[in-house]
Amino acid sequence: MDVMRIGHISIKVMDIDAAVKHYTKVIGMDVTHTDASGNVYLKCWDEWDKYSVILTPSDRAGFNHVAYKVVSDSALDTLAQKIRDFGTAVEIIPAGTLPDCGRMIRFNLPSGHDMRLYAEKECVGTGVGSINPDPWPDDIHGAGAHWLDHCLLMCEFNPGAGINKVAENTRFFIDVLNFFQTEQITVGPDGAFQLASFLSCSSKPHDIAFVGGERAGMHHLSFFLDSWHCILKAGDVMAKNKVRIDVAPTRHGVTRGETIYFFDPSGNRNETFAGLGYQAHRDRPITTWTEEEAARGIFYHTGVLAESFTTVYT
Ligand code: M3P
Ligand code: FE
Repeated sequence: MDVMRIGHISIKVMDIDAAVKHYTKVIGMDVTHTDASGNVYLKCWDEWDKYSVILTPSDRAGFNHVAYKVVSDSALDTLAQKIRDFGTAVEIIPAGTLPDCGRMIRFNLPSGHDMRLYAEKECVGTGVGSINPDPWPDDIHGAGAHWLDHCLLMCEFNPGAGINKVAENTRFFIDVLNFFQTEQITVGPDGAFQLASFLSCSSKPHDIAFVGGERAGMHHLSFFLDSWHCILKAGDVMAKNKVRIDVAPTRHGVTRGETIYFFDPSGNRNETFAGLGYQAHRDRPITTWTEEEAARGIFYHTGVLAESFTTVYT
């Protein structure tokens, strides 16, 4: 149980000013740091560590890396050994390479994604502090997202050619990082192929998810909101700011989450996600969505999946 939660995600954006405006004014984050290379670091009001999103100026959109926070510095050594034993190379990145962040271990997932683990990041406190806190801060803005909740990474999936990086990542997360699987979508004869996988390291229905596609990439980063009403209000904020909405407010069958999918100005997909759905326990049976009901697993009300949902990603 060494890995606690998603710590931050680093993504590429094309117009840094437009991106900062989106993640502050629409999502409701605050800028906490800007470095000499022009990277911008942001946090949500209900997070206590200094940043959870890093925006890096680039000529395209997309994923740089995702970092999860572990319980202690010594856990990094234990995990580095387990990752090496799995046959994956591990690089040690010294403290301070990312601002106000302790040393990180870096490795590639079976899907190729750059993942990091770290134990320390400057604690700057939440927007309401830790002493007799109010339930929410006065300067809440935009959708007022509480925290970066999870990310969903697209993984190469070509079972005809014997390639399923969703299944390989799932094994890695269970066997090496000690996550447990909550839900899956299976396809093919007798559901032989895992097309999607939802994994937890906490009591949330998922802390990371993988879906199969043509190539590796990032499907979305997701921000937590309290309730269905907050999702509706987030939709209002998006409309006010002319945000491109991908999927209007609805419910997932998978995780029971309430959701909106939309794009940042560079085309990175975001999600606002509410409802903890259920408490995830390590001894739960894995929920399986079959090929016939997969679309209902993703969008429970309509049971209809726009093709662009699984083909458009950064
Ligand atoms: C979620 C979630 C897909 C399923 C997505 C589910 C892309 O994003 O937060 O539960 O198949
Ligand atoms: Fe999601």
